[in-house]
Amino acid sequence: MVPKNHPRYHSLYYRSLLERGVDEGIVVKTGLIAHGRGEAFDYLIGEKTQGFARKAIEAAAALLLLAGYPVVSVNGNVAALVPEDAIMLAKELDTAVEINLFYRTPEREEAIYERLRGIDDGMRILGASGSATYRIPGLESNRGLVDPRGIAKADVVLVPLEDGDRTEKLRDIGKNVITIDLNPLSRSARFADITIVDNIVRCLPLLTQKVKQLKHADEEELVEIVNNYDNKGILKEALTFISKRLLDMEL
Ligand code: PTJ
Repeated sequence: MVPKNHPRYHSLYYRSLLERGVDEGIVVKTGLIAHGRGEAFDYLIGEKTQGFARKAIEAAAALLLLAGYPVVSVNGNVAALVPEDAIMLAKELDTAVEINLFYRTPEREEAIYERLRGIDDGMRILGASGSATYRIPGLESNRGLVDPRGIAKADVVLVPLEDGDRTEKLRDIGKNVITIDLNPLSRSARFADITIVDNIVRCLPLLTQKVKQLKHADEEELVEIVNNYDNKGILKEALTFISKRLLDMEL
């Protein structure tokens, strides 16, 4: 039991969720390594949601609201860290979540399905029970398998916590991709239409809040937000912020 006044309480708490996720068959061991990489970048951005992330959150909310059919992709780490928040976002968008796994096994599909179902038994959860049968062209890994009723049909996909080639391949088939990744240098971060460089535990609730707030905006305003957004510029801002913070750091 970690005391709440421990200076690294939050970090230790989220690690414990992942540890439990491994025990429950939701998270793979390499998910712990992925989390460690995220933590390192979180240190570099000051463990706070910075301005570059807030701008991306606004653009992401606008794009999700403009979508005909947005889908929220969930991997093992997302299911362990923020299952409630992923469901809340999907509910706010009146859409589905889809389980998409790099290390896909029927047991993990089932464990994640049960975790999500336990939070909201009315939620539309795709990608389980062998339903991920459509292969994204050119993507050989298991991540390339998606549900024909979900990501395969979606026009906007939220792809959090992955450094790989799915974002690129999804864009090749005409999808808009939003990613959440603390590493502004990852492949997903660089290939997405919108990259939220922030910890998913902080930014997912902010994204849902923004969706709620912009829900009543007119289409023109949403289009303007998306059109004014520049992802390369945002990634540059994140990298500049990190570099400056390191140079200015007093020890
Ligand atoms: O559950 P599976 O089978 O799909 O496997 C999941 C992992 C996470 C192992 C896999 O999808 C993966 O791609 O791991 P990577 O390649 O290390 O990518 C994870 C990315 O997420 C890295 O760029 C990390 O910086 C970032 N990341 C990790 N934790 C967080 C994060 N970004 C935001 N918030 C976090 N909490």
